[in-house]
Amino acid sequence: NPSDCVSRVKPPQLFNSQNFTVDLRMPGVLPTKSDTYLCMAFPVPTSRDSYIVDFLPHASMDTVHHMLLFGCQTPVSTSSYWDCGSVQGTCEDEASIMYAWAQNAPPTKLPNDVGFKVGRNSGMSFFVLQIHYGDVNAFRDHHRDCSGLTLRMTLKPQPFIAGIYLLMSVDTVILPGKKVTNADVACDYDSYPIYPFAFRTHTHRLGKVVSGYRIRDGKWSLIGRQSPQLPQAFYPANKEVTVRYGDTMATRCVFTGEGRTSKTYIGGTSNDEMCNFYMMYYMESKHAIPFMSCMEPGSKELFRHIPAEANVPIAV
Ligand code: IYT
Ligand code: CU
Ligand code: CU
Repeated sequence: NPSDCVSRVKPPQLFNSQNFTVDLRMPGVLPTKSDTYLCMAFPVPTSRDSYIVDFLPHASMDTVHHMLLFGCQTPVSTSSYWDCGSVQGTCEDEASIMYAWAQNAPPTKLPNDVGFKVGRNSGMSFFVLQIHYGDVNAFRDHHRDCSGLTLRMTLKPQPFIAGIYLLMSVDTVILPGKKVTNADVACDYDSYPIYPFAFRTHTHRLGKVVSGYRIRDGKWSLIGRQSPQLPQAFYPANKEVTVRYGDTMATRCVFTGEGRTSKTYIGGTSNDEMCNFYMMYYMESKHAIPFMSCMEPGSKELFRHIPAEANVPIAV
């Protein structure tokens, strides 16, 4: 019954003068084919600066393959939900990812005293929830789905803000049949200190392993390494590795062109590829840079020194 589902969507709940929760739920949807991506936008309920301090997922394991939460200024739509399966159908402007839930992976918690800063003044007026519905057979009984997330939020300024550093390749070409192609990305880091605590890797079918490093004085330190064929959640990062002015950030994605009969390029469809390393960090609030990215191809000379582990596929 669709109304069951809708009635579970609560308006923002106020607990005291500072703390509240926001429910982000699908409005009782019934996907009709497998691998449907649905998105829904929700206005941030206050214009004041506020902080997300915790995420509580509500997802049916048998239907939801993954859920992503983005923040942005201009969602593709603001009325009900829409199909966001094709190329980047979430926001008109730049979307920044804040949370990922994936089947069989433990969701990452924000550390104490850390929050994602949102609110109309922080350039983050909307939440966009994306849900990938995998196997549609679970909908044969025509039940409606209202999976989603509850955000625990506060108006209380947090000592640290959370942010995302995205390293991505924009120019990789994978030749058909070629056993190994590396996508290397690197940038000098020239901002205030950041403390990585989680990372997420993303490729499509051809990705074998994605690794992210900090390079300091020529020494490579691993921040995180994962198979993009495992659930694409945020996994705990190596907490000893912090990043400061003068360091270099570097990522390698290892692809195989085996099984392809034509060149594979970076792009939005499942026949294309992507090479992404997302690093979630916290930073002192007074600096508050919530999003950084790196799209520069790494030099051959620099990547001569990458640790051998970066080339070792992870069995799935
Ligand atoms: C070309 C590419 O690699 N796209 C990635 C990274 C990306 C994410 C966001 C690029 C932009 C963004 O605003 I957020 I411009 C990409 O689309 N990655 C997908 C999701 O769309 C987030 C992924 O699952 O990581
Ligand atoms: Cu998925
Ligand atoms: Cu992709």
